[in-house]
Amino acid sequence: MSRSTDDRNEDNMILKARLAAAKATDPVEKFRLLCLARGTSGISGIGKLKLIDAAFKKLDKTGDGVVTVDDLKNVYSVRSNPKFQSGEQTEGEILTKFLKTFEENGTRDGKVTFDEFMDYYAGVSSSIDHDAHFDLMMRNAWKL
Ligand SMILES: [Ca+2]
Repeated sequence: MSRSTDDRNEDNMILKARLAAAKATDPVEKFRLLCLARGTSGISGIGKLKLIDAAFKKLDKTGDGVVTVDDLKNVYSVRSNPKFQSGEQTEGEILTKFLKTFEENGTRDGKVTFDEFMDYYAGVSSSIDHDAHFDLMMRNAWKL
């Protein structure tokens, strides 16, 4: 079965949005394009972006603009992690794995940039119907 023209048009739109997002310098515009690339309307409010920004700043303890294992140490305890307890994984390995969840479309180097973080949440946002739910989820997850 061949794919419909609609599907191809959508692929094209997603690709275009992704390319434009990579070039966009304004964070609001970048986030709008990233949402569009995820197949959502892209009319996501600036409120969401503010929450994403607040969460990122909270994570970036060293304030150097990237979130790394160093930022997470002393913030997230891995002591209750079963793989840490069994000696299967070190603290660094567990935290690096955690960071990789934010780098799914980016560079998987254990350094989460704001762009990668924003892209991750554009994806999360596309699976949450109501802005209020996104708001609540972010506040709970990051204690904002
Ligand atoms: Ca940092």
